[in-house]
Amino acid sequence: MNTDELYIKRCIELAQKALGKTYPNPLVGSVIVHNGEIIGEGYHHKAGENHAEINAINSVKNKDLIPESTIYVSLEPCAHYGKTPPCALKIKELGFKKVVIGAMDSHDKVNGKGKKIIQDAGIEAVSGILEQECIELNKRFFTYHEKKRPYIILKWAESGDGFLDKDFKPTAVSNTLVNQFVHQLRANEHAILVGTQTALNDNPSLTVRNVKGVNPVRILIDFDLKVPKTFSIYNHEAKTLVLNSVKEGTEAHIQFIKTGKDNFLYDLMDSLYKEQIQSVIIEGGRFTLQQFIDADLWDQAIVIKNENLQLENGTQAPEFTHTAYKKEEFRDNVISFYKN
Ligand code: AOF
Ligand code: ZN
Repeated sequence: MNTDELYIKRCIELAQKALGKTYPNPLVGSVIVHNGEIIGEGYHHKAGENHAEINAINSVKNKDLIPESTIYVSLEPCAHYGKTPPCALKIKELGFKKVVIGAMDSHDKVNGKGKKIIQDAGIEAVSGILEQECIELNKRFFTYHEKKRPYIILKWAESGDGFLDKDFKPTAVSNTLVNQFVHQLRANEHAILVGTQTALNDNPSLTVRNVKGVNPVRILIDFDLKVPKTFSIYNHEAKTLVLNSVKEGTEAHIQFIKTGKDNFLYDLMDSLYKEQIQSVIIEGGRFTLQQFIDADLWDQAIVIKNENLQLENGTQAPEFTHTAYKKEEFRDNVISFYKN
């Protein structure tokens, strides 16, 4: 790794501290370097608050060093007046010596304009440093802006035979561990979705009680509104979107989205795009998961397996493993929750 890559790697590390907390904004980290020494660092914490570059600039003690410094940022500095003024203008105004960018920002409002402002001001700017890693960091943000739909993660638990096991019942020890792991997965994403059967069978609240984090927006697919309002998915802990074929409108923290049963996934994608939902984790059940697979609407699958580890003293310890697969890693038709 060369020095530019090392500093962008640090930007990525910083950015990741806010995973799950910046929606609908991206994860961004920034580092300011003077004569081979880091003199400032920052990352974007939350939508509406300072961008990464501004937090890095604010952390520099001796501002006189800035015109002799390079600012590293994992995403192209913004060029627009949004909730905050454009970072590219701030960089121009302070007269940095050089700007090093990880990935360009495909958001319509930026899309090369930030880099151009900087270059037009006579500041050297390079981009595409650890580009793949920076794109991966913001896979949710990029998928949302480029595909006009959220990044979709399928999640299920498997039994030994490789098929989804509805009766997956881990023992007490692994139960706590699995719960914590699942709550962390939820906290990382902007929204979480289940179908009618899962809501009725398991009565989940779909919140992140066992970890620190923001509760995702809950999405329930319930065409005939069979799930009673007293069920946990409707509690006040988070917002709930209900895709249904009965009514439209908002009632307190519940939003009803009316759709037909055919092609409802496309209506759902449109609604989620309008709501600026950047990612969604599908927690089942098997019928719902299969519908996303059949429509080819997914990006990643996370599979949890319940296993028993053989310990050295001969006893069995309950354990679980988890694997994340990118869609490209699956061959056609490899996933089916139904045995033929
Ligand atoms: C961030 N943090 O560190 C950078 C961003 O509404 P605003 O003003 O916060 O602008 C959000 C957009 O700014 C976002 O969609 C992205 O295109 C750009 N860059 N955003 O939240 C940052 N550098
Ligand atoms: Zn900005």
